[in-house]
Amino acid sequence: MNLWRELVCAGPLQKAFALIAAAATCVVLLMAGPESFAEEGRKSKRSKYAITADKLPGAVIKILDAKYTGWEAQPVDKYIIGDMHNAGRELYDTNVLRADFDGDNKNDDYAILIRISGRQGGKLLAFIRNKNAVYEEHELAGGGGDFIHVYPKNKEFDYLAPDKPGGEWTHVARMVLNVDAIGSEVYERAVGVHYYTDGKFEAETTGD
Ligand SMILES: [Ca+2]
Repeated sequence: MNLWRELVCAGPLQKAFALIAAAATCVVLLMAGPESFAEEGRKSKRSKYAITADKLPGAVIKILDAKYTGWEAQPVDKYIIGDMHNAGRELYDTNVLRADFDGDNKNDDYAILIRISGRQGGKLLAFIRNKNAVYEEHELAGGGGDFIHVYPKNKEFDYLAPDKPGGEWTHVARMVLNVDAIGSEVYERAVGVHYYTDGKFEAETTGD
């Protein structure tokens, strides 16, 4: 569960509700037992933004094959997937995204966290389909963490940042963007927000 984050982000009233909700969830889980717990887990659905690597356009796969021999989408850790299930969280289990990262109202852009020949420490890449229907590749700073997800455009979201460089992760920043943004998460530790503006990606992070 991502309770720690909710608590830090929330105001006093929301904190109270979050605590009640968390307590209620724990009670329900205790009452339900392992079998129901698993059933609950299956209700978590893959996000509409998450696709599998074989659904990438041929042109994107061609770029990947040419530059990153032996690439594959970095698998998401089973523990993290289980946690997302149990939290009822929208599921991002593929490390491949399709969304509208350049804000032209077409869901024709892609992001992928790759690893090469099984090595850890992948690259986070985005492919923006430009006006000439050509995919422009961008390597995003800071790598990809454990998994990537989408912050949908025009929807306010909070993310945590240090209160000062190297400081405590207690500062809550609030954003609304007019493009879909890429979140790269080091699970339960840090989230990077990557968004496309003026022809390139900017990042609000985090770092580690
Ligand atoms: Ca687009």
